[in-house]
Amino acid sequence: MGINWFPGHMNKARREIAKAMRETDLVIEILDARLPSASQNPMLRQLRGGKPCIKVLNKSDLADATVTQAWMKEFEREKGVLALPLSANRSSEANRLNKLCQRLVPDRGVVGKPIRAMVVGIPNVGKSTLINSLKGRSVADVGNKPAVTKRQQTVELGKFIVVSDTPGVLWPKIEDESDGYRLAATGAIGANAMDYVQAGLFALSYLSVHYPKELKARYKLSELPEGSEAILEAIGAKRGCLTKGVGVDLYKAAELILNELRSGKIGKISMERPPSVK
Ligand SMILES: Nc1nc2c(ncn2[C@@H]2O[C@H](COP(=O)(O)OP(=O)(O)O)[C@@H](O)[C@H]2O)c(=O)[nH]1
Ligand SMILES: [Mg+2]
Repeated sequence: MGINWFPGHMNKARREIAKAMRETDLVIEILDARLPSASQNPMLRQLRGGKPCIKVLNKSDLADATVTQAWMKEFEREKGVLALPLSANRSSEANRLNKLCQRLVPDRGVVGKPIRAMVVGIPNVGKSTLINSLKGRSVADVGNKPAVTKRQQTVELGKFIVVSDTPGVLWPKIEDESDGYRLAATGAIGANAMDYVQAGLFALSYLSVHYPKELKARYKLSELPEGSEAILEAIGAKRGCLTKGVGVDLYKAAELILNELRSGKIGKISMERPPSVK
C-alpha cells in the first residue's frame, strides 16, 4: 500500500501522545464510521490505559446507519467507553460531545478543574474538522490530504471542557492487506496506480456481496457479472473508461469507482462490519 509509514514516525507519535496523556482526563478517539476497526491505531489502546474514551464514528453521513449502530454497541461493551456517530462538519452534531464528556468524567468539569480531553485519530479522519466545528470558526487546518495539521490545537467545548488535537501524527497500523485496501478505498490513505486497481477490485468484491442493489443502480447494470474484475470491466465500458486500442482502462475505471465510493455517490456504504453482523 502506498502509505508513508515507518517505525520512526510511530515512535515519535507514541512519545508525544504518552506525554500528553499524563495531563488528559478523557480520550476522544476519532474513527471513520465506514471502517471503524481499520481506522484505529492499535497503539492507542495501550497509550490510553484505563482513561475513559469516546469513540467518535465520524463521517457517519457516508456510512450505513445500521452497521454504525452495530459498531456502537460493539464499542460500548467496554467499560468507560461511549460511542457517538457524528458528522464532524456539522457543528450542531459536534456539540453532542459535551454531554458525553460530562458523563464519562463526572468529577471534573467545574471551576478550576476543567475536563481535559485529547482528540486522537489517524490522518484525514476529521480531527481538525471536529475542532473547527466545536469552535464554530476555522482554527485548525482542514484538508483532504493526510497530515495537514502541524501545530497542536486547543479549543473550549462548553465552559469547563478543554479539547486538544493529537500531538504528532498517528498513522494507521495496517495489519493485513484487506485493511490497506479498505483504507485506500475510502481515501484514508493514498494509493499508487497499481494499488488503485487492487483497491477498486477489493471494493467491488465487497460491494457486490453487501450492496449489490446500490452497485447495480448506480452503474445501470441489470445483473452483476461474475467476479470483481468482470464488474470493473462492465462499469468501465458503461462509463467510457477506455484507452485507444486497448479497450477498457482498468485503472481509469477503478479511479472512477473509488471517487464515487468516497464521495457517497454509490450510497451510504460501510466497508467493514463488526463480528456480530454478517
Ligand atoms: N463527508 C464528511 N467529510 C468529512 C467529515 N469530517 C471531515 N470530513 C472531511 O475529511 C477530510 C479530512 O478532514 P480533516 O479534519 O483535515 O482530518 P484530520 O487529518 O484528522 O485533521 C476533509 O476533506 C474534511 O472535509 C464528515 O463528518 N463527513
Ligand atoms: Mg488535522
